[in-house]
Amino acid sequence: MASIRQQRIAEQIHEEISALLMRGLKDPRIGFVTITGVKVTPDLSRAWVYFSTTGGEAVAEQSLEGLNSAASYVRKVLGKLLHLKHIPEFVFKYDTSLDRGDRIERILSDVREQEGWDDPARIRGSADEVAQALRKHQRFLVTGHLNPDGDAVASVLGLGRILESLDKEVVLYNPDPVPHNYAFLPGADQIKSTPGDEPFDATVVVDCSELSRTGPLPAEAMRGELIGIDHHLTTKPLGTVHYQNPGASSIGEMLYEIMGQLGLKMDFELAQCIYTSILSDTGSFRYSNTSPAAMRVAADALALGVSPWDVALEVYESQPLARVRLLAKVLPTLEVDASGRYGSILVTQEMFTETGATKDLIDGFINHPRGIQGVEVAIQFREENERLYKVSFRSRGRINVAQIADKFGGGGHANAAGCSVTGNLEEAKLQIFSAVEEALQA
Ligand SMILES: [Mn+2]
Repeated sequence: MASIRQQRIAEQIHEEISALLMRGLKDPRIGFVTITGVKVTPDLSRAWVYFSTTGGEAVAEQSLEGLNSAASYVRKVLGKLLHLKHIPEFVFKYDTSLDRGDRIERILSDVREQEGWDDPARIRGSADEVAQALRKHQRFLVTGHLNPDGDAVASVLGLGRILESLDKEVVLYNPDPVPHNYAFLPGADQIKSTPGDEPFDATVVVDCSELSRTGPLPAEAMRGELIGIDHHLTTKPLGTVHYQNPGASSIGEMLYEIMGQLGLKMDFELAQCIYTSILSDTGSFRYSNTSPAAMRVAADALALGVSPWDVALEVYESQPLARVRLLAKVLPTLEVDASGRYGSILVTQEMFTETGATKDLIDGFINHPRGIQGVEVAIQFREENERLYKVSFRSRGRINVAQIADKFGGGGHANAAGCSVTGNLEEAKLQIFSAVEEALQA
């Protein structure tokens, strides 16, 4: 649900852009355009401006180009008129609801094109609802997904600190250990491997697209109200309170928004957690989820004294020797298909035994095949046993690998997804490679 402030700003933008168009924008590509609606993201960083036009598809396409190239000019003019601290980025969209003929196709191609991640229509619940639920209860269990990544560790710790500052009782829980490179985070040694037997008033699950991704939770009677905070695309509501924002870079960014609703400010420790959560999920501010909003939250963390180099030293520059030895065994397994468009690596149980490395140490290996010029999809096979392989996918951007993983019962993001396949290595490769080839041809 859009807040009143969001709606009011959307209305103002609607009015002002309409007025601007009446006066005329100079671009000859812009036809007779009517603004049909405006949607603004909750952090006001972006606004979608829907328009219709007379003259059919070709005119609409041309107008769209003209409008989008005028977007920064429009932003400047509106900046002066609207008296806002941050003027949203404008993205113009052809409103096909007036054009029934190709409406469905349009919607589908829009979803494909944008991955849907930054569409405000995909936001469920709100930071405010979570804030109210956090205020209401006293004793909390906080958990993220198994095999926790930087976001899952840092956001569980961050939420723990937020709750403690509200004088709540908190148990942080994950049966899997904290990866070595996130052990520096404040409170990392306080994450318990079991939830204990005392009942909770509420259980908060972060960064999980499904409840099955967490470790075993207390029985329903013991866990209290279930609260979900997630930023995946494929999430089904998993609690009575469920805030899902696929436009958020990370749970850390969502916690920052929730803190705003609670009237709390970050301290240094919390800033460390939130910065690390964003750093980790944006691949060090490289992936397409590195939004203006993510950067603003990170900037706030720096202002509180977080040192990007100190964090990078811990997260990226403190590799155990076993990890580098394992990588030395994995890289010779690199295969790239004849067309050069997909590549794979293999990690076997034997390699773990030989190097003494643990499975959490392979995080990031798959970026080696993805980093090859021309490769669009990178694949990593990790042997669980002789008949079971865990498969990870990374896309350079054009191919939606969540759709490939979905065919095998897995899921994830458009650019990073995973699944399992049964069969020996040859059979596993055959199945996965043919699905990838199919996706590349589509
Ligand atoms: Mn995440």
